[in-house]
Amino acid sequence: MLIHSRDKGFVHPHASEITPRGVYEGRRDLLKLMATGAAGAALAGWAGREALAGVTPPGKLAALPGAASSVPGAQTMEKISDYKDATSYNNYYEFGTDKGDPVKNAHTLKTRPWTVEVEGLVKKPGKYAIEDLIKLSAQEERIYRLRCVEGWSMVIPWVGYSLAELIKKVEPQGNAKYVEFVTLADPKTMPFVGSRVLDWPYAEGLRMDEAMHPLTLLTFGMYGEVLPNQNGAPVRIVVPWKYGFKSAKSIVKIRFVEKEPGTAWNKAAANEYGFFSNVNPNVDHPRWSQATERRIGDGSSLFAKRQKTLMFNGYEAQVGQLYAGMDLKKFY
Ligand SMILES: Nc1nc2c(c(=O)[nH]1)N[C@H]1C(S)=C(S)[C@@H](COP(=O)(O)O)O[C@H]1N2
Ligand SMILES: [Mo]
Repeated sequence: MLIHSRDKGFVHPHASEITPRGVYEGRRDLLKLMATGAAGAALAGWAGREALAGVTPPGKLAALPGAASSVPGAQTMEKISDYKDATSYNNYYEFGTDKGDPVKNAHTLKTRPWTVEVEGLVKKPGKYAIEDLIKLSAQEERIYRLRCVEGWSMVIPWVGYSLAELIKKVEPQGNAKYVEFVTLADPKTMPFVGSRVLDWPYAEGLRMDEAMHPLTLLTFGMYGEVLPNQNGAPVRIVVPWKYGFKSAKSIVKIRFVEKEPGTAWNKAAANEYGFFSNVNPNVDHPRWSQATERRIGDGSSLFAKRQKTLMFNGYEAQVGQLYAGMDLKKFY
């Protein structure tokens, strides 16, 4: 992958402390409580009030609240990344290859009308208007680490529901072994789709058991609002135990197939990006180590302290079993 190129944090409360409408709602409530001096014990566990500002979205996008998820692994005590970092330091090559390009350029993305086609080896194929897809299951908030293959990471509160909910509805046939995600490639609205950096459309894929895993999130929002364009509006996938590039943005087709599908980065450089792309500190990228990561927001990029990268991005307890017996150096 081409290599181009802060935490005012708080400690995230336990899931049980979060109001059903989600963390920032909870945080807003807490701010109100603090203003009235009534927060009392509710403040225990929160590192500081200044911190709360960083994770509140500016409120320009439509609200999309999600109930705090009870799926194992969907909550964390780690500091949530600043909204500003999560929405201005992006990889979305259709809008440029610099981290600052998507936020500048993605305003041209037209997210309505939007249809997602479910096709291939399923008993109930169909076209879903985005409005219907959003309503297909209850929205949950999942706080996931996102680890980019480039060596940085963030902690983001996503809103969506398990992809498994959709998969169950469309009833895959017995020979459906993989799910392929095809994303929008519209040269009229995406300035870099004409470039030769990648083979467009950007596509990704998962093995069926990975796609069915409850942590795999069909994602419509973040920080309690619909996805900003630069983060993959109106619908993307988030697969928290894999490198960020598996989490395809602005999906238009979900295809059930028998053979392992080609993926954008694998086609671009097969020796560097395998199909699985599980976060693995023990398997170096051919050009750099994957043992550590820089948490965006933790100080200057030049002297930033790095933290150890965890196996499966810290989701080993939940997903390790999917890869039992596999040689992870071979299937990287
Ligand atoms: N369509 C599309 N999806 C994409 C990408 C892309 O260039 N195009 N970049 C990927 C990479 S490399 C990462 S790290 C994540 C970044 O997601 P974020 O900007 O929401 O943090 O999106 C992934 N999904
Ligand atoms: Mo990435």
